[in-house]
Amino acid sequence: MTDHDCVFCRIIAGDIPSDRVYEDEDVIAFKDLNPAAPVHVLVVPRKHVPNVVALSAEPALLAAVASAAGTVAQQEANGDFRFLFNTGETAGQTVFHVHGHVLAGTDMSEGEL
Ligand code: D5M
Repeated sequence: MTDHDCVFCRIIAGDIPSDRVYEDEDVIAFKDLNPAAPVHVLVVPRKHVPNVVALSAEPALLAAVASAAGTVAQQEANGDFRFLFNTGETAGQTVFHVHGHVLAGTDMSEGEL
């Protein structure tokens, strides 16, 4: 399912350029346009699912997203990462095609990012 009004569906289709760092048959990952950490990559299922709660109805796809996040963190940083899903407008979600933010490449053990 593809939503032509969805910016991430358009990135997946190749209609909008992105800096892809990982892809497989179910998931793509590309650099965030406005990075909040030295490594800031969005991990996105190819299927248009609005948020992580809806994604939890598809456990295999949720697992594929989590696995891709681990691969990206190994590839782009030392393997440690923060994995964040903004869910709902007041939580800061601006793109309603589920995406996990992989944040890495800096010491996040103290304080808020
Ligand atoms: O995160 C949405 C994120 O998506 C936000 O950090 C900017 C990023 N974004 C938006 N458009 C693009 C394109 N075209 N390329 C790369 N990154 C993009 P949210 O959790 O919904 O606030």
